[in-house]
Amino acid sequence: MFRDLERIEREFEAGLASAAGDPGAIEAVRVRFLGRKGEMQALLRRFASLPPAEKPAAGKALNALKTRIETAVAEASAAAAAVRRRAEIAAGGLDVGLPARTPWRGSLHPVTRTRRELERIFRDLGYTVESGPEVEDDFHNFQALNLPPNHPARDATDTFYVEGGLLLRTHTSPVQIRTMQARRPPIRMVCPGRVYRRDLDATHLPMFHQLEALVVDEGISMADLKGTIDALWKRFFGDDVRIRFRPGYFPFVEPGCEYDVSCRVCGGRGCRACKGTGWLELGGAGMVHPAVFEAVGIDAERYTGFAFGLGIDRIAMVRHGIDDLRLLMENDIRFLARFPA
Ligand code: FA5
Repeated sequence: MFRDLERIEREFEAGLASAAGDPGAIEAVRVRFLGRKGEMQALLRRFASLPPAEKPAAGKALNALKTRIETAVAEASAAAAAVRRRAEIAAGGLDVGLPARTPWRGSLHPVTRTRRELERIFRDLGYTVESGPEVEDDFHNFQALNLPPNHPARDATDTFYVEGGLLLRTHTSPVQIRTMQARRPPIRMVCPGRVYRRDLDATHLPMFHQLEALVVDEGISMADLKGTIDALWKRFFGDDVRIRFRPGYFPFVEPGCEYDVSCRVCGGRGCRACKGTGWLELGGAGMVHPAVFEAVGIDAERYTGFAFGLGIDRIAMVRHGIDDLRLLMENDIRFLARFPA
């Protein structure tokens, strides 16, 4: 084995020396020594059948020679290319007037753009932007939101649990709880972020983005909630958008509702995107339940509040006319390039 290694090394040195400056000849040397049917591969096959005691030393020598050959070939190719370039320039064969290739221009992901646009609208309305952990505890994700252990509404989110009783948050609502624990009213905040559920189809992702708004102060009513939702979507989609509220159940609000906007694809006449109804469901909303105030130590006799949530990916889908949410997560550059900044 060692004699063969020495022989190969000698032959390689000689071969490379005579190929110097010729890219084709250098490539032939590379194939002869490093190729699939080359000298080094043949040695590697023999290495497998060596007695175990000889393997460590032989393996080391084999690897050292392989690395040496690879480095020498790379250096010789680079040197040959440089010589060729110099010769081309000297011969005047280089067309410096040739237009350069246009580089790819990056752009923000549609979900990021939608999130930033929503954040900007809320900042203009005087809201703070808050964030919280994606790995949550049961108290913040469920219990403080009036979802005690064994509450049937927990089933609505098929949850990813992790060790130590923790879970990947199923909504951004725990950030409401953390904000109310840290600050006293008046509170006016939004919390955008990633959330996780065991979902996967054209309109459901296992990881998606929500944004939730919370306002707590004296005298806040359902009229404030409706006015805020109306203002938000008019700024986002334009003044012609119509909003409708339907009764809905979420344990952390009372009364609770869901809200829809008139379909942006067909203008409300009915199409595939709105399943013929003329309306697109955007999210849930309601007045903060007194049990939630109790969990965070806010006096429910003095303060009232509203909260609403939305799915950012779904909004991006509506905004850009995308019919399958999964496209937003596959990050295929051909798809993303359709949304230049
Ligand atoms: C909630 O998560 C409530 N926390 C929202 C809320 C906040 C209600 C405050 C009341 C007061 P829901 O499970 O409906 O609600 O999710 C909100 C939005 O997230 C949905 O309207 C939808 O747009 C989006 N969404 C839900 N599941 C998925 C999913 N798997 N993939 C993409 N978007 C989803």
